[in-house]
Amino acid sequence: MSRILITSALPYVNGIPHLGHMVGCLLPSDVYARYQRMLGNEVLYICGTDEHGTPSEVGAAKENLPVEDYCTKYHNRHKDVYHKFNLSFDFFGRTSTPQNEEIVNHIFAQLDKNGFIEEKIIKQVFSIDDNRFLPDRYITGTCPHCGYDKARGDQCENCTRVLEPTELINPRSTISGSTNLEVRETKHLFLNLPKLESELAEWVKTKEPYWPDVAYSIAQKWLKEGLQERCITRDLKWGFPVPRAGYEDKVFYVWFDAPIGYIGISKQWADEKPQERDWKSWWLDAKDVYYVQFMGKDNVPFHSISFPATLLGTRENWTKVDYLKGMSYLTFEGGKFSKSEHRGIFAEDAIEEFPADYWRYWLMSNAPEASDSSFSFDGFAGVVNKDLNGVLGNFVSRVLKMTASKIGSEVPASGEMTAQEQELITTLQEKVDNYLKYLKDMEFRKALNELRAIWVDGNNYISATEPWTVIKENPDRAAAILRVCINLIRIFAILCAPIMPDTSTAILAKLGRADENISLKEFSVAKEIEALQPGQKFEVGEALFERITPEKVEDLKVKYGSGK
Ligand code: B3M
Ligand code: ZN
Repeated sequence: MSRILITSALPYVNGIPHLGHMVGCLLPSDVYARYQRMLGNEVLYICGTDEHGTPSEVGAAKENLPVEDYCTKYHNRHKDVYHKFNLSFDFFGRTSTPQNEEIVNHIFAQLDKNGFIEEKIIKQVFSIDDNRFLPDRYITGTCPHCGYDKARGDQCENCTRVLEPTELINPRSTISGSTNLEVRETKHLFLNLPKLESELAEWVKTKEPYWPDVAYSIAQKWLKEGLQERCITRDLKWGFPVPRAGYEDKVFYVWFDAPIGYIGISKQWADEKPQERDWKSWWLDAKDVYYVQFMGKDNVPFHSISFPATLLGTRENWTKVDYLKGMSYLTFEGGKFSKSEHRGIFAEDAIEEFPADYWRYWLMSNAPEASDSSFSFDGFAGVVNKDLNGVLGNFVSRVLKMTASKIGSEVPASGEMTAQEQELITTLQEKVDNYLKYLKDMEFRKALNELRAIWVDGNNYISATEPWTVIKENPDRAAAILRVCINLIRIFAILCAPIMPDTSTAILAKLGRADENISLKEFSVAKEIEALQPGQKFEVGEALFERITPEKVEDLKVKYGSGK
């Protein structure tokens, strides 16, 4: 058994999650965590809200709430909706906790002791109309590298380069829109990345055979350009205080404490049940832990460069990322999701419209891996109607109904398997092996293609064997075919569990196996095809999925802003 540590990038607490967030790291990490657990591995799967920084301050002021209450309110909203989407975190915590503060302070002290922290006087943008320094994200302007005109002060979304706010061309305040800005001098603490550069480069090099190309090349691009010292403090009130004289008005930069939050949240998790949970064994001197991180591609630099460098500089043996999955973006009907413009379907609404598995299946089938992908209601309804209703749902109800009406509501006993079934077993085993390999490699679109192909094989088998005709002349043969088909249903339920956990349970319940401890370890079709023994009762029950009508699609388009 291996120990697999999985983290999903921590969503900003002030952002209302939409489908793009769901598929940009949350769902893929959940599918992977479920897959690993079904292999029998020990998994620690951690996520939580990223709470510090200007956006929370600004959001709280808008709602007239103390910033702590504002964060709690939105933290709970995130937590609720992720629960409804069946995200199986071992713990969903927060970055603003005393546990995280303790680890942030510890790591800062180590970095300082080892000579990687430096103080510098810098010039920073002050907004006269807003009467405050404008940190990073609160300045918008044109990217000096690619010319994108909505680049933020911390990073250009278009070319992913990390920026200093003063580099922006034509800067303006994101808070008020004011261009009445001036540059003032102030002192800040910096993480001396250049000092860690060669060590970091060596570490990154060891990842070449393992990291996906996208992540590895982003890290290499950064190293090639040469690392800059990174400012880790900000002029804000909301954040962890900087434990140093003269820094009373400043806090740690949100990007300093957020990745450390993975560790802080693990400690928060452990503190809730101290006897049973041991966070340290996952994070310090953890030789047997394999660590996988999921994130949007714009987060790759922080996870492949700044965070590992931070951990290296402590001279302690913190667990660093072994595999890093960076996802591209999901667009909405070809454009951006926007809460303020009422464009796009947000997670809270999505889950009121359709069950979690409809979304999970569509999103993972269309995961933006190699390139961006686009959500449309037509496409969504097409996939739900065709794959889920037409292929999977139809097979399950057809087989169970036919068996119940022609033979009885239990797995039929008579008849033997023939060469036809042997052939089916061989083809399916090949596809199952591919499916599991793709899940292991986190190639989700390919995995889902394979899963769908497995369902199609089931449909093809029943069409080819025609048990409804055969039963008239050869009831034993028909019984054997239907017994195979019912076992296929159980196989489908097990295989789809990481993607569609509710559907998996619903199918198993029909087969009287609701509590079965299902596993993907050394999955053998030959063995599983005989798992349900003659006499096992089943229930036809309700249809697994409902068709989405064209009228409903039109309603959704109007409701969520894509009806032109
Ligand atoms: N909150 C950015 C984002 O949600 C940031 C990730 C932090 S991961 C430590 O895209
Ligand atoms: Zn740019």
